[in-house]
Amino acid sequence: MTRHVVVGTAGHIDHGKTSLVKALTGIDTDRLPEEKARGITIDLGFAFLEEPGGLTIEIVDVPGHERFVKNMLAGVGGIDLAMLVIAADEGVMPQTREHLAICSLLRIRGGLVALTKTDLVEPDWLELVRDDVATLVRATFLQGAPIVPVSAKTGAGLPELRQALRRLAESVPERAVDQLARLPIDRVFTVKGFGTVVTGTLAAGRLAVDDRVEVYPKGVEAKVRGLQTHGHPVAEARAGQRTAVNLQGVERAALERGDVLAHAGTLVPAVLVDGTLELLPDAPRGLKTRTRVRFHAGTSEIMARVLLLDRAELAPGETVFASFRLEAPLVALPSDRFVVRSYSPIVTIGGGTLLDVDPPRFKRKAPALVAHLTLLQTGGPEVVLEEHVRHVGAAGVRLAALSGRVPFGPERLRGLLDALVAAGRVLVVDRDWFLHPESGSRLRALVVGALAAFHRAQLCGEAEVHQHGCPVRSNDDVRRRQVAEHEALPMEEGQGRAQPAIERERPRQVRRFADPRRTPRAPDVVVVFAERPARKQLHRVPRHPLAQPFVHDFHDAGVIDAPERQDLAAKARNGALGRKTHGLQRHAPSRLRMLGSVHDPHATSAEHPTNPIRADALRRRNVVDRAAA
Ligand SMILES: Nc1nc2c(ncn2[C@@H]2O[C@H](COP(=O)(O)OP(=O)(O)OP(=O)(O)O)[C@@H](O)[C@H]2O)c(=O)[nH]1
Ligand SMILES: [Mg+2]
Repeated sequence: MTRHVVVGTAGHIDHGKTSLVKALTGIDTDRLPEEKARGITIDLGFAFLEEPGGLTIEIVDVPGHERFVKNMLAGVGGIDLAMLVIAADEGVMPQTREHLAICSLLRIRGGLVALTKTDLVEPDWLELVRDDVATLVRATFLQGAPIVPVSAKTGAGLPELRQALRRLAESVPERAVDQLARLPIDRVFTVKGFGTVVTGTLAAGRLAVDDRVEVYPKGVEAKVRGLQTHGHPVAEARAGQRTAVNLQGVERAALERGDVLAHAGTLVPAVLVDGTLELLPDAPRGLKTRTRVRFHAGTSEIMARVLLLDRAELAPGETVFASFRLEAPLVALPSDRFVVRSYSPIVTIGGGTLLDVDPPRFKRKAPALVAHLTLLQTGGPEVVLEEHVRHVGAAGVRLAALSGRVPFGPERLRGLLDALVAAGRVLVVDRDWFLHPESGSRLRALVVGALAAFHRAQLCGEAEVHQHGCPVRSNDDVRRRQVAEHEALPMEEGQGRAQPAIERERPRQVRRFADPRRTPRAPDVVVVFAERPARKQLHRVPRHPLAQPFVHDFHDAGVIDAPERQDLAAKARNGALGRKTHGLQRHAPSRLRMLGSVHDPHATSAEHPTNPIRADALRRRNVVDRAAA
C-alpha cells in the first residue's frame, strides 16, 4: 500500500524553510537562477521523503516574502499538513501570522511548528520563543501541535522533526480516489522531445496514461501521453501525488498556473459562485458589499466582487453567506476552501467554503437564496442533491451539469440519484436528465396551457393566423376536433408519470409565462411549432420528453428544452462556440416557430443575460408568440 501526504512549509522570509527542507530531504527546492542570486524563494519548490511502509511525504516549499504570498497560496491550496517554520532568533513575524491565517482559512487539518536556527540562540531565549509560539497558535488548528526545535546548520533536532512529520502523516485520512480527478496546475513547461508538461498535486481521483483530459476553464482537450511522479514514469497517478503530466495535442502557451486538468467534460467553469465568507478577526476594516477582492482557490487567483447576501457590510470576525462575481471563470467544486485578499493593500482578509458553483441565477436578495445555501451547508448528500434538482426548477438538470456542482464523485452521485428516484424525490426525464416532482407537475400544467392556448388561437380565424405568419390550416374541422379532444382528455398515466388534467382557460397565466417581451429571462422550456417541411428538423431538436403526449395529440408541436440552449449559451460565453449555433438560430425561423416559452414561476432563477431569444430578435425574425397574440 502506497500513501501520499502533502506537507507545505509556511513562515516568514529568511526563517530557514528552504534550508530545512534541504536538510530533511537532500533536495534544494530553490531552482530559479534569481532565487539563487537573491538567496530567497520566489516560487514554489518541491521535495519528498520516502518513509517505511509505502508512505511518501510530499513537501511543497513556499516563499516567505510578502510580495510572493500569491505563490504561497498556489502552493498550500492542496496540502494536508502545514510545517510552520519560525526562526528562533527572530520569533513570530508578520508573514508567520499571515501564513498561519491562510492555512487556518484553508482548513488545513494539522501540522507542526519547526523552531529553526536554534544554533543561534541560548536555551532560555528558546524557551521564551516557545511560549510566544504557543500563544500564537492558541485556538488555531496548530493548538497543541508539536513544536520541534531544529537547526538546519548543525542537524540538531532533524531526526525528531522527521519522526513528528511521519507520525502526523500517518494520521491523515487517505484522499478519496472515487471523486472526480482534479489537478490544479502549478507549473507548465516544455520538455524537448516530449512537448507540453504540466505539474501539480492531484487533489482527488486518479489519472492514467491515455486518458482524455481537458484543461479548464479554457476547454482545451488533450491526451495524457505520459505521467511521472518524482521523476519516475508511472501508469497511473493517485490523489495526493505530486504529478507531472505530459500532454499530447496542446501548446504550452495555451496553459498557465491556475488552470485545472481533469477528465474531459467533467467540471463546470463558473463566473458566479456562492459560499460562506468569514472575515479574519484582525482584518484591517469591515468588508462592504460589492468590494473588489482577490479570490484564491486551488492554484488560481481571480479578481472578484463580493456580494454579501444579508447585509451591506461584514465586520471583522463575522461569517456570512456571500456570492462572488468572478472576472474570469473559476474551476472548483463545492466544499472547496478559498482565501480572499484585499485589492489594495494586498493583505489576506478572509476566506470561506464554496457551497454552489455556477448556480442558476437568482434574484440576488431573495431570502430563498439564504435558505438554499443553508440547506447546502447543513444537509446530508441526499438532501443536497435533491435541493440542486429542485432548485433549477422546470428546466431540470443534466447529469453532466450536476457532477460538476456536487462535492461527491460520479459513482456516489449515480447511487444517490438512483436512491432519490426510487424514493420518488426526483423524476428521471431522460436517462441522465432529472427534474424535481414539484417542478414536473408545474411544467406539465404550463406546457399544456401554452399549447392549448395556441390551438385555441388557431381556431379563432384564418385571417389573423395568416397575418401573424402562421400556416393556414386546410382542415379546420380536424383541428377543432383535435383541440376539443385534447381539452376533454384527462391525461393518462404515461410511463409511470402522473398526468394532470388539462389546464383550462388560464389566459392571464399563459400570457404571463409565454410572452418573451415581458419575461426577458431565459425560458425554462420553449414550445415550438414545426411546419411540415421542418418536421424532420424538429426531430433533431432536443425535445422535452414530457412533451411526448402533446406531440402525439397535435402531431406538429414539440418542446425544446431550455437547458440545452443554456448549455450552448454557457459554451458560447467561454468562447467554445460561435454565435451562430445558439439554440434556435440554427433552425430556419420560417420553418420552426416558437409559439410559447414557459417560465417556471417557482424557479428562483432571475434574468439570464445570455438569453438568445430576446423579444426584438423574435420580432426581427418574424417569429410570433401565438399564445400571447
Ligand atoms: N545559523 C543558521 N542559519 C540558517 C539555518 N537555517 C537557515 N539558515 C540561513 O538563513 C538564511 C535563510 O534561509 P532560507 O532557507 O533561504 O530561508 P527561507 O525561509 O526559505 O526564505 P524564503 O524562502 O525567502 O522565505 C540562509 O542564509 C540560511 O543559510 C539554521 O538552522 N541555522
Ligand atoms: Mg525559501
